[in-house]
Amino acid sequence: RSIKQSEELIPQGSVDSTLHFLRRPYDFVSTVCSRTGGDMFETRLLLRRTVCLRGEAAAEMFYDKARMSRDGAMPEPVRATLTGKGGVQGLDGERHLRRKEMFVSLLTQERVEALGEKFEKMWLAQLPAWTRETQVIFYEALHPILAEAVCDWAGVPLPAEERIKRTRDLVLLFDRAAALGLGHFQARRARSRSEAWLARIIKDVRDSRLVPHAESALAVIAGHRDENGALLSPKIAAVELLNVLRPTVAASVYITLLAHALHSFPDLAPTPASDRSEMGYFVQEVRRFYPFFPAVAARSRKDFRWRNVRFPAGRRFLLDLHATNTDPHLWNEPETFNPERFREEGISAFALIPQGGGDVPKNHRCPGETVVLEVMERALRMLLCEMEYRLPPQDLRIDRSRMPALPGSKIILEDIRRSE
Ligand code: MYR
Repeated sequence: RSIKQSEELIPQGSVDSTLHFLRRPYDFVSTVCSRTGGDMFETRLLLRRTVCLRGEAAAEMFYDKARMSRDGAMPEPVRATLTGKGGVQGLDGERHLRRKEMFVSLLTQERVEALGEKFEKMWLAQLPAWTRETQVIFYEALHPILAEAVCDWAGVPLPAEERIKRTRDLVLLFDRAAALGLGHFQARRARSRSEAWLARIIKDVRDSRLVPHAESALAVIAGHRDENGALLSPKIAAVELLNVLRPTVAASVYITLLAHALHSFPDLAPTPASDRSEMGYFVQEVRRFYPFFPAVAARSRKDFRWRNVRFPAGRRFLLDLHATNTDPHLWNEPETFNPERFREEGISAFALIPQGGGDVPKNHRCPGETVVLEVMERALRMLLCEMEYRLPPQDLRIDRSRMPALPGSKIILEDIRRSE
């Protein structure tokens, strides 16, 4: 079935836009929208008819659970690497609410701060080694810090001899998921290895061979019961445990971009004397301004009409997160880095959506947003107050053809010293 009236109301993209999307994943939707002046259009991605959306109103429609389903909506290559299959991202209705409750229960303010403290401690423990290096590639140096901090926090044992390989696999899951060719297959293999590793650990907990702290992610996920009172299978429990470990390590992308922003916009950067809210505005502007997670997908569960367009059941929808964070109808001078914009209150839950929009407990917004804010704010304080460093000449251009986008040199630091 076709989208009735779509010929008049939704400008059509090219026959299949997969290559255009992959070439400029963070710009594809906004470029077409700017050209047509709208905030939605239909094209084909991986041969499937897909309605691409950006903006606050479109996001609100996208997060209407009566209209949209998540089951199988993300393309298979993303589910086979980044998110895994059978996890919270692809659930609907009661099952989703129950599973989401589990994540929310793990991430109380107290527990998020505890993770932040572990991250900071690991960073400070690593600092003396950095001062002895000629150069440190910041993005890569963050991975073991975040991986060890989150495994420790989550109750997941990480013996010294496994640290390098487990960290490498956690990174492959988000850093190579969207790579073409070999990189993508490395990410698929990393998922199989990581799920097997964590499924074994879940079984160890259930057989009492391992007794994690009652509040830890490992204990909560291993003991979680679904809406029918059943435990999750070890494989699904492993997928959900990875949904805690992987995105925390992926915060390395944002922390790298934070260092990029400090260097690129020194006049707008907070100082060691800045108060917490000013540090917070800077962090939020990094999350708004830089591209990170490109888009989320859903499928219409029934026919419906929106903005006088009739959409059939089963159509795929893609909400562009970065295009919404930089939508010119929503943000004043969206391409200007300006932390001051966050001084104003009242930014809606559908306007700043780097980790998805809407409500955390009731909808599909990422429950780990508070973790990302916590580690970014701590990283900002570390970079401003605890260490001195220099950026030598390097490639600081953000590679927007890469997912996740990063500066070419991944931020090289030199002459690192502990602040006096
Ligand atoms: C996470 O681990 O969940 C956050 C890390 C996100 C990295 C994003 C890069 C790859 C995403 C590909 C998605 C394509 C959507 C159409």
